[in-house]
Amino acid sequence: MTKIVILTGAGISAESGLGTFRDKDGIWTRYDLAEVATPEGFARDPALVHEFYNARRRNAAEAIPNAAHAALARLEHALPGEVRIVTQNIDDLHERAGSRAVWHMHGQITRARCAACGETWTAPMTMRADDPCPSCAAPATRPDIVWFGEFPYHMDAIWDVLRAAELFVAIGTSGSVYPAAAFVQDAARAGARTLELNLEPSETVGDFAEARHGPASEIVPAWVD
Ligand code: BJW
Repeated sequence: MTKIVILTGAGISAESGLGTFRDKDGIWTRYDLAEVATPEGFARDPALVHEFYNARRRNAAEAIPNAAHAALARLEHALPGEVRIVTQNIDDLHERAGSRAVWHMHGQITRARCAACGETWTAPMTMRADDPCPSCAAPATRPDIVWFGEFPYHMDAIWDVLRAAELFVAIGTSGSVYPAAAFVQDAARAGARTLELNLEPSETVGDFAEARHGPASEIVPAWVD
């Protein structure tokens, strides 16, 4: 049974070379999120959105997991069945480090989805909006990503594990995007201990019982080991 729920955000992949969103030089300083991370933006300019995610798919494929991803995989193997990672990240660095109990609440860069019928499939490295769906043939291919205004994946299962958790840990997330930003309150209300591991205090640091600050590649292995 899951006892430890770990929420990860862009900060855990920063030292693997993948950009965060809201830091200095973050992705949202270079792109308008309304244009590339909303269904309305995709409807206006699908080619721009595909260009954005095609570039990020290439970056994610070239990145390698860092010491923080590896430490979480060790934790899962040391405590079989007790650890659940809920990641906001669309990269697959947790899986490539060896973690198996991972839910991607904001989708996966390696997956494509048909906007017409909902079918999902392994994304080619370069996608276009008029690529036909392998199931219904509609030319309505989009990245399998949860954009602003869309409902994140696995929410019922996530709320279940938050209610049952003994420990909730948030790693490398600014605490500025909901519903993930409220998980600490959900877990604390249900009686879990709460710990923030982040480069600097997040927007929700005050909701955590304990916090440790520094680069994920240092503070996550130090916490796990
Ligand atoms: C390091 C480090 C190192 C750096 N070591 N640390 C008003 C109030 C409340 C909610 C809303 C509202 N208006 C709209 C909403 C809802 C909206 C929302 O939250 N908006 C906010 C802007 C206010 N949310 C949604 O629309 C979500 N859906 C939804 O709410 O559905 C309805 C619903 C209601 C109730 C229950 C359930 C559902 C969907 C959100 C989709 C988010 N999508 C994105 C883009 C797609 C994925 C992608 O392209 O990659 O997801 S936005 C972007 O932000 C991305 C991330 O997953 C997400 C979170 O960012 P994250 O990971 O925290 O990154 P940063 O950059 O913010 O922070 C990095 C942190 O790491 C920093 O703190 C650094 O210090 C740290 N760091 N280097 C350790 N080396």
